[in-house]
Amino acid sequence: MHLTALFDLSLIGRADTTALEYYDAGGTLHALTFGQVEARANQMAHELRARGVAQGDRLCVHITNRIEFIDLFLACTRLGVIFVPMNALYRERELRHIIGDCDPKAVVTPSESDELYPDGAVLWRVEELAAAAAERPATRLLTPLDGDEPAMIVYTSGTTGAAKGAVLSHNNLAANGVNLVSCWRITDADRYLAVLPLFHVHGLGNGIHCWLISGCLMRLAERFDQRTVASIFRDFVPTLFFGVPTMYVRLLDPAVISDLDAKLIGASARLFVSGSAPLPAHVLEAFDKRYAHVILERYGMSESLMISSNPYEGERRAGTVGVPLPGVSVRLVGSDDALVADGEVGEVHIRSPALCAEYWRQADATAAAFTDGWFRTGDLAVRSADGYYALRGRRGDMIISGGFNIYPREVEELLLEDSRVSEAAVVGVADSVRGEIPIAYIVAEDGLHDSVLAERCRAQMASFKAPHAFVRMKALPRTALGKVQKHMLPPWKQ
Ligand code: MLC
Repeated sequence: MHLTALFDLSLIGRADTTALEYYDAGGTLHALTFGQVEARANQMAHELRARGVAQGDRLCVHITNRIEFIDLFLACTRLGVIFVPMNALYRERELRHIIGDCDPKAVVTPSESDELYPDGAVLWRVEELAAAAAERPATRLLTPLDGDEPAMIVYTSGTTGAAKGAVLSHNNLAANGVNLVSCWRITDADRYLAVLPLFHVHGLGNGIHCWLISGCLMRLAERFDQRTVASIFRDFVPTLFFGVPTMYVRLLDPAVISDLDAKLIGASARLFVSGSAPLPAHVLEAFDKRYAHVILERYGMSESLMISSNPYEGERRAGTVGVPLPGVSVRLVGSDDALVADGEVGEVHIRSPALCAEYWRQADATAAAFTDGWFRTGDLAVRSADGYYALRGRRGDMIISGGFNIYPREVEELLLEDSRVSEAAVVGVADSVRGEIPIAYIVAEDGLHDSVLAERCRAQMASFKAPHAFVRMKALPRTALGKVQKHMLPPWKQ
């Protein structure tokens, strides 16, 4: 199915209804009807076509949450252009990798500096692009396509090596959006507060798709900012909120949300959903006490969008990610690829209509990720006798911090580029707010100060990947074959 046909339920079907509230660069709030969202998308589609962007081309978008992100996503969808969102926090190393891998027609950038982008990349400033689009006709441009055509490439650090591009089709995104709107009872009466970054599938694959399929009212914030989140909740009075556990931890903090505000927010809200990282049972319990809402935890990943969810009606079981969504098949297998019994830990394998068919131009990685039609998630889980799944860590050593994925090898390689560092191992340690934080164990010359390494990490990579501490070692524990034994590293003392 063409995603635009699904979005037309609102863009056409509710053209005169208020669709979206968003802040401009100066912080002023604006509102648009679905018809106005549709018109902006058409103007942007005309502008992209005038710039030679055609079906199958990739367009990289490296901006934070703003109205132009939606214009560009909708314009690409209707032209059959492959939308490639890039984490706004990514720095030169990550951007060079993604742009080199997907070979885009152009990169849409904020009006900041160029040096972040590799030589030869065609850069379009988002302000200039938006101004040009505003001069274009608002008549519909639509490229007919089959639903299995790619709509998006989402780069994910996954469990092995550098980030790979999960290719999500129109059908993948449609199946996921329709599932969530029906299973979570989202309707046009909802008021969805969008604070998640749109450059990840949680904010884009779930948030934007649920908004357009249901026709609810969405308020788009640039990000979840603990200093302003109370005023936005008070002003917008959302019924629906998608967040990562770190956001829920922040919402428990009386310095962020007062007791009175918490009561009011809880009284007007219908549903709080959590995902992208495990939600600690104590956070779910504390949130219920404070907001009188049991957070609905679900499980997904960039490659497959949503896999399982706690029920909307029925027990939302703390510490679990519920049961498979409609159409999704899950099995748990042991290291010998044999099915494990209920109560035993196994690797999560899935089949799903929302599952990507491949990693972009990575035939080997794609083949390695699938086994007789099942996708190997790299996540470990256990299934209860009544069918609830609980996650039990990951096969790889990926770290999830504040809902952002960090692949330790990427950070270790950066640290080892400094000749004064001879060994490096990065691990995730528990953190009450972010779930996990990266800590680096290094063998390095005494003269090399930690701050030099920290600064280098933040200059070259997204800030959330920078190790929060460096532990100096004489040598790293290794097996006889020389592989670092991360589980033998001494525990980090804050
Ligand atoms: C945080 N920062 C952002 C940002 N979020 N910058 C731009 N856009 C955003 N969305 C920056 C801040 O400026 C700051 O930068 C640093 O991150 C830490 O910010 P903070 O104020 O300390 O925020 P904090 O309270 O720690 O909360 C961080 C957070 C953020 C929860 C707001 O981690 C976040 O938005 N996480 C969501 C990640 C996400 O969407 N994951 C979904 C992946 S898809 P500096 O430079 O000062 O450090 C997936 C599949 C699935 O996993 O199943 O969903």
